[in-house]
Amino acid sequence: MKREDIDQILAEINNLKCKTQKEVEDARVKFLGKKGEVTRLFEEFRTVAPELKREFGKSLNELKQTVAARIDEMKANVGTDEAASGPKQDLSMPGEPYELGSRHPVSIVRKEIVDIFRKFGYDVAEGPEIEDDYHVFEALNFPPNHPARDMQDTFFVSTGHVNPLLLRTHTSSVQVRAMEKMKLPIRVVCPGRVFRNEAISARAHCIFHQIEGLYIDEDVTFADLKQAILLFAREMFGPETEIRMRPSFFPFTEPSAEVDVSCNICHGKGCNICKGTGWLEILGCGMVDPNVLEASGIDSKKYSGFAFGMGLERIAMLKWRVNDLRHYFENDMRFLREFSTAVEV
Ligand code: 2U9
Repeated sequence: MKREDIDQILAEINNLKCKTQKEVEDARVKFLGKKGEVTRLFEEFRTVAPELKREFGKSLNELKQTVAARIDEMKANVGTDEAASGPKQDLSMPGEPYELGSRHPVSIVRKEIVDIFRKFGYDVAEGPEIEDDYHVFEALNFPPNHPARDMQDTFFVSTGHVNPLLLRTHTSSVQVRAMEKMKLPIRVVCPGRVFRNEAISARAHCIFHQIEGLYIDEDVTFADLKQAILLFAREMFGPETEIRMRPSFFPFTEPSAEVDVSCNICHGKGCNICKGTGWLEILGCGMVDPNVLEASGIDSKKYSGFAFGMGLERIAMLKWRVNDLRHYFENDMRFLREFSTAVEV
């Protein structure tokens, strides 16, 4: 071993400029690896004359420390191989586009119906989903033993007192609140989520959406109700649409009716959507029962009114011929994407 061997390695390591981590690692192997140059000098040290061992030993140790420090320094400061060889991605490419959401079919139908009634001069009102017995049943002329007031049909939040809290079973409670606080005449539609203790199936769900309407003024008659529903049906289902009314019963309206629209798929000829009848049921309605007006402090001798209600899922099912209610609640993207191009009016 010669003094020059040490000096040469020192010069080499001091002049070394690595550009990548791979080059740093190669240098480490070249100098400090098992067969590296510094390691080789340590092996040769055995053959050094005893009187030179002290001096060479010190120099060799210093060399090893210098080389190791230089390698560590480069390891810390040199960029990644990828950075040195340039980015693998083309940064001038346009970014990944955001996937745009779309409206839920129930929201599309709600907006369509709300917009029609706004055009007719109705206000829109909303109210709490957790309601009290008074606003859901009592004020709406439900007798104390009516089955809807039963735990079988209604989700109670609190029980055991005169006015328990419950999840509203219809949005009629919003109209009761409107009657309590709005000035007459009242024209209001109330869209919202309602809850009923039903077993879930293709035709029933424990949560669904309704929109209900209420018009109260002097001299409101059943003829006004019929005309309002006919105009709505023609706006919603097309100008050729006909309606028919069948007698029905609700605690809060008298007389009451269920309304069918002519099937705009087969135009009365009979198809599987209208089950061969030529008619599709869309809503229920009636003249507000005088008891309901009086309960909210409205003079039923001076004022009269009509009300109607419909299920939004049902209307959406008819519009898009969806045959299973559960699709509306599962948020399956394949179903929801079908409505991404649905036009909003
Ligand atoms: C007040 C007075 C009267 C709202 C009405 C209906 C008839 C009706 C159903 C249709 C299908 C509910 O979603 S559904 O299950 N609704 O048939 N609703 S009259 O009558 C009112 C509401 C509020 C103060």
